[in-house]
Amino acid sequence: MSHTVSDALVRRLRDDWGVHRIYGYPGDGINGIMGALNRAGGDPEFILARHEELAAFMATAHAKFTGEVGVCLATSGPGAVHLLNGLYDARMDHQPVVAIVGQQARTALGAGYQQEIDLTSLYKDVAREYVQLCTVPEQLPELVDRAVRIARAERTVTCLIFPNDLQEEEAVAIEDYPREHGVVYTGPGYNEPRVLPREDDLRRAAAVLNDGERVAILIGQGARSAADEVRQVADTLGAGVAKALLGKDVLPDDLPFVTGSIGLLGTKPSWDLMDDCDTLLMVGSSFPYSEWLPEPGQARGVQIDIDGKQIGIRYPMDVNLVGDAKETLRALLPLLERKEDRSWREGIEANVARWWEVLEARAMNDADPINPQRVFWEASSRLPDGTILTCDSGSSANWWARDIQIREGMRASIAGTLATMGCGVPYAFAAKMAWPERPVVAFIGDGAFQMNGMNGLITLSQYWKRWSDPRFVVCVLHNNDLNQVTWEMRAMEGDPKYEASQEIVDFPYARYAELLGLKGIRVDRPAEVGPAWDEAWAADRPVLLEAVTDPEVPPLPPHIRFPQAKAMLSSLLKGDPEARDIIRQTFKDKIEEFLPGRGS
Ligand SMILES: Cc1ncc(C[n+]2csc(CCOP(=O)(O)OP(=O)(O)O)c2C)c(N)n1
Ligand SMILES: [Mg+2]
Repeated sequence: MSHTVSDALVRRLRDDWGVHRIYGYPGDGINGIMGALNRAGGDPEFILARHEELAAFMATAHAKFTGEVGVCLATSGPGAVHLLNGLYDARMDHQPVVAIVGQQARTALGAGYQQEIDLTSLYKDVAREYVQLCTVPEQLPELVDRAVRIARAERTVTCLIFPNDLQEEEAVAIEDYPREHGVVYTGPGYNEPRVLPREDDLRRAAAVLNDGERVAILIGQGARSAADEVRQVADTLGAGVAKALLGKDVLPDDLPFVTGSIGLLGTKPSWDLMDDCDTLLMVGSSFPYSEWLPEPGQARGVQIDIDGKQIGIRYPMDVNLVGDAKETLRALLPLLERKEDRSWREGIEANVARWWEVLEARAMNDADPINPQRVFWEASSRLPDGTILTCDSGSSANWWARDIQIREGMRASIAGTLATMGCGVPYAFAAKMAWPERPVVAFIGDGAFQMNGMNGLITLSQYWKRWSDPRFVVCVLHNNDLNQVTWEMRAMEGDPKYEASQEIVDFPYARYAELLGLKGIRVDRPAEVGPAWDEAWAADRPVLLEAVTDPEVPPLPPHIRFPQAKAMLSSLLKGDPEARDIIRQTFKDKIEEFLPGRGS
């Protein structure tokens, strides 16, 4: 049999770049590539997502949870368009993902042919580091090598576009290339470099950190490989550590000096840490919200980031270190002096201990019918060791960020920067495909579930029997509301709930899962929540745990600013249909900060 450009593509991805799984959806724009995947006999395996957007989220999650490059594949025109949202998620969270898309035949390009979209222009933003149309077989190896290498080196999205007629053409072996002008040779391979700042910059950074009396550390996903070093630095400096959303799994929450998440979804100890510190050390994070960082001028700052483009962009730092988090902190440690006065650290630890009591008390407050915080609180203590957690965009992200206590060995991720709805289920699915022996749980709102979580579950119903361990839970918060935005409209715009845009149709989520051959559990009483989690983790198949939750429990920010309080009041005065319940639930949760256990 002939060896086509598509065969060469598949082999180069597999044999030279270690790609063993591709998420995608077929179409006549990629029939040639599908044929080659078929001939490859399951390596790489093709996973059929039920929407190209899901495939792109899956490729993103594959990159996030394995550290490998994620690959997704879609047909020309509509398929390529559908990939985009998931690819922006990868791009914005700095994940290496290669998108392979089909195109109309070279003979038709420029003719306004059916499904002909100018894909190079369309992808010029999301894949701006590398997007290429392959026009002759000789380009193939160079294009594949560069697409994967640039995705890895730049931690970003790249894209290759293959016209469908080219896919079927005979490949040309590099050995047969004429060595002449205009012909290029290529070789695969990429090794992560060791990136270290210069010695004098390290000394300047150490001087800033040694001078500080109240040091705050903020970590993001870039600190993942440096968890031990962050601990040691925090110990030496007597510092507290707050975590940006993507850094949630970098340090466990049972460490007494870890203040948990930061920002609107964050904790009060993180707010206090930033509000009172005189020195800020930021490691591997581009947390964007200035109002949750120290006031400019309040703190001296040191930032560490592997990417020079990400340095100094969030806070006026005194020293910016471009370097690998682990290597840089290792080099910094011997230069740091242990702070003998531990009072700042002790204050942080006392604050953290008390905060967990506040969260527990808030979770146990009654609501109608179930307090969503309780769903997360009860889940947290029951997470099996090594669980991988995902979450969708919505009110669930608040409780996920705040109430779930990450333990050593767990992983967690979410669409941190794009904050798109729809990532929760495909992320969880791809996590399980990569780590079938590990328990996986996704938290998702009913709106996001109706948007594309349901399609993700159909995808899962096709594959779950392959998993060596069935433990997989999708927890749907059934509140019949696009609740996060309902609250945002109240607290930011001062508008009452707009029922036409916010209410969503009631749907039997657990029964839907049963239709797919999965297990469905529905709870609508607070006392059932804990036992439901036990039942879900003991099941012999993936579970959809539907919790009927109260949309009037406010996702209270850790610190309420005057404009937000004023806007809230205005939304109530303008006749919010839920005004009474809102006031009752807000009061209960606020009370817990001062008198834990008294809210109800
Ligand atoms: C693709 C996309 N569309 C819209 C939004 C805006 N948005 C953020 S959260 C949210 C509501 C989510 O509702 P649901 O999934 O039911 O979760 P809930 O907040 O009710 O828990 C919306 C509309 C978004 N982030 N992403
Ligand atoms: Mg909802």
